[in-house]
Amino acid sequence: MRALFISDLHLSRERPDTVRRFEQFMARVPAPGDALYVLGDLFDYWAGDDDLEAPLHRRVTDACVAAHARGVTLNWMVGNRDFLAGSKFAERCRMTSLSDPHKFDLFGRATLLLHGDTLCTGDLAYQAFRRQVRSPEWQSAFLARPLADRLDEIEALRARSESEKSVKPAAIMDVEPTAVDALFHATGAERMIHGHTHRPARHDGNLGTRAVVRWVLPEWDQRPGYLRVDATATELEYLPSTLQEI
Ligand code: LP5
Ligand code: MN
Repeated sequence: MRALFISDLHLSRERPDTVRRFEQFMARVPAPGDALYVLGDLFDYWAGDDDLEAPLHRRVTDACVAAHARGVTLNWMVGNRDFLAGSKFAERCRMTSLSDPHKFDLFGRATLLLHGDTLCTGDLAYQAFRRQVRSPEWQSAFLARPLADRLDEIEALRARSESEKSVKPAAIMDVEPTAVDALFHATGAERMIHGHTHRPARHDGNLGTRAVVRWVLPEWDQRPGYLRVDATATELEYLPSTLQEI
């Protein structure tokens, strides 16, 4: 059994090559008995589970169902772009939903999985926005609106986000080191795996006498790839040389 980790595929109609790559990945890479973990932003945006029948969404769910039928275990958490994907989506894809963060024992090492946006604590505008849209009240009001309205609103938000990002200092869009240390402390994890920042790397560190490692997964438009951990090699080597190209 191997554990495979991917995130930030940002699948959308505008990125047909990435959608094809995802289908190839799902058909060829995870073997029966493997566990796949999707750590958020599988989609560029998700307007609600009533949009499950869109052609792109059917392709993605079909690829997941086929992998599951071959004996691959599918685990998934939402990201900042597809946090409105809910239980209907998960059931359709045969995915088990994970909370963010999710702590578990991975081949003898306490491992923490998260999307990564919660570590960007210096991005105050984003964190305020996040608090608002993650509240159950906001979500039920938003999901009660017609699908076409929601898609229009999301389009406007994407444009605003891109324009704000273009003037935000790069440092605040990366993780805040003190937030990383605090989470390692609070959870007792030895290994952290996340995406979101699009800065793939392996970061080794020490907290007191404890060695810790933080893996950052790539964004698929820039560098399609996955992180693999198995029972014999419980840690991969430096990420850029070992990320498997698809
Ligand atoms: O994803 P990425 O890396 O490009 O950017 C994020 C932050 N941006 C976002 C927005 C998404 O990218 C686009 C929307 C996805 C669909 C969501 C669907 C449901 C919500 C619909 C709401 C209408 O998450 C970006 C961070 C960046 O990561 C790095 O961490 O900087 O944050 C922003 O740019 C957010 C702005 O700073 C603040 C935006 C405030 C908008 C308030 C008006 C919205 C009104 C409706 C909500 C109440
Ligand atoms: Mn993200």
